[in-house]
Amino acid sequence: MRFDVITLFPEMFSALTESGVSRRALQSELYQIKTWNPRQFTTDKHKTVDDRPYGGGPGMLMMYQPLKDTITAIKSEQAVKPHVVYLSPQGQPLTQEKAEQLAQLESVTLLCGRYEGVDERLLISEVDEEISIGDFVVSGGELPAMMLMDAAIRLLPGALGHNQSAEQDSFSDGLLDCPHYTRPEVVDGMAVPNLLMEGNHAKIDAWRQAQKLERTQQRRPDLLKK
Ligand code: 4F9
Repeated sequence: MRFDVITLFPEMFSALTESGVSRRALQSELYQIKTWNPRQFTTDKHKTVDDRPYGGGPGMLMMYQPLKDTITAIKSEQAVKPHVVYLSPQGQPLTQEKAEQLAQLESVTLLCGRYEGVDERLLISEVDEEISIGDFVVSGGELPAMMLMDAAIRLLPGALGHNQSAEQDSFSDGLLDCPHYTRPEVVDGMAVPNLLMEGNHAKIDAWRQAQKLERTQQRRPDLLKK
């Protein structure tokens, strides 16, 4: 899998490439990442990437031309047509199912907005899909893009050890996860549920499934309706 990331802050992506599962997956060549700074595709001496909105109002927008030229350069590097995603609160929600779909793709280009957003004409002509990570605003698309990438990367075959297989995750069955316990057996007066100590794995599986259902009913009844 190949990720091309369009960002004014390429250094932020070291969070993904320098730690954890996503670092190991990169070292194992399960994916490639290339960042592209639209500032390098500007033509004026001030390297301008933003401009004021027509109709007035606060803030600035990312201009069409540097982004268009960046995407053209990304496309010119590869035979396959990249799937272009724009991260924004106006997008469809990121779900585990969406992460699974994206993890099947060969080439994903992520457009990270800054300022108040991107000229609508760039979204119409170049973006295949707009995705939101939740109903809140952050300072740019970079953290949302890294969340999407991390969710997809950990699903790539070989990214997780079989000790932490993705089938056991919350949401892989549409339910929240059950409680987990490790040593010691009692901590600050709190004991581990007895049946987990008894070694009856049919009973343990049934208990975990019941806990998942109960917690989903209590905390996220909306998930059960789906
Ligand atoms: C993107 C928020 C995706 C939620 C991008 C400001 C964003 C966002 N999901 N907020 N820029």
